[in-house]
Amino acid sequence: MKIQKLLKILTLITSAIALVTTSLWIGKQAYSWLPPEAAAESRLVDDLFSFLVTLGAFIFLGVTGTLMYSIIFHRAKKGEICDGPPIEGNVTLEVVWTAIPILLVFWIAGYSYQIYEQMGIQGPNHLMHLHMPMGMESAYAAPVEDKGTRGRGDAGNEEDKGTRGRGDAGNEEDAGTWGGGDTGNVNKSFSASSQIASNSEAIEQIDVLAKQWAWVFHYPEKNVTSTELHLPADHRVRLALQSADVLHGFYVPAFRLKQDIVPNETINFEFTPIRSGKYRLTDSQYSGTYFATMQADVVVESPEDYHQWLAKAATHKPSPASNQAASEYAQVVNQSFSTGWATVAPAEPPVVNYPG
Ligand SMILES: [Cu+2]
Repeated sequence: MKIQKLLKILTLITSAIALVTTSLWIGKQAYSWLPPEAAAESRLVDDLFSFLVTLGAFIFLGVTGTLMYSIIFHRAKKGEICDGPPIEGNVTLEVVWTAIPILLVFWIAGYSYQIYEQMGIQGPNHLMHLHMPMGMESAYAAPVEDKGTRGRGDAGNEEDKGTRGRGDAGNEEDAGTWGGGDTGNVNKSFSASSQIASNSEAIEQIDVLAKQWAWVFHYPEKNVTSTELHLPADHRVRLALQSADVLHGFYVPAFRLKQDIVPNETINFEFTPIRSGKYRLTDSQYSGTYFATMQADVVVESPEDYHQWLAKAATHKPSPASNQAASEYAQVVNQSFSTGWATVAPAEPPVVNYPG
């Protein structure tokens, strides 16, 4: 009898160890299920993904394993039709199985938030935290001049702390590129672009315009436009995302980054590409009939190649880029029969220095 109990405990311990080991192994595999990590942010997101896969594997294998064990070893004997023992109510067990998921949810939420802060992508945080009506933006833009008087003292400002403070603290890369004076006020960086330029030369500024159905990239440095997004590797990039018409979404799977682009808003979006190569930018928000054609190449290259490309593109005269949405729309317009359905006409194909 005693030996049997010992055997049971041993089996339980062995299965638990096997379960943990297998889950950890599956979690490690999760890294290879995704596209190459082309941005510094990718690693953070993949860590989170691996963590979730590990947890999921543990729960899935734990539940199905217990189920299989019960089915195989505790099935009713042939011809046995009586009910099982009437087991009912166990407060300890109920507390445990309620507490564990709650703790897990808090853990996942905390970890996810931490990663979002570490990425320091900015995004629409000026919209989320300040709750300021659009008309009042100028009131915030005004204090840009008195930077000297405010300076680092800004850190003490409660409201400011909420908007940037923590995000900056978590991001090593950010701390280097943002001047100390900028730590406090998020609006400064959004309201005065000249301020940004003087403050953070290390950040590469690129304007992104999304329209039905094309991407246009503008490089203020050389006043170059392109339908292909070129980025310098190992360099912090800040995209100013704008939409000319409807909601679009900036999504590069290799960067693990996704950001909605909202009409009438400029959303600053920061990240650091780290791996040279060609990737794909797709629209992640359904934006109309030819939405699926709204894709562009993203070229990450060495800063030297990047600047060479910029300089070369600057010498090109702007020319209309080929646009799949426009050509597909032309086919519909030219066909002999009418479907009777109105279709939104694509925006003018972009005219750019570098049509790709
Ligand atoms: Cu779109």
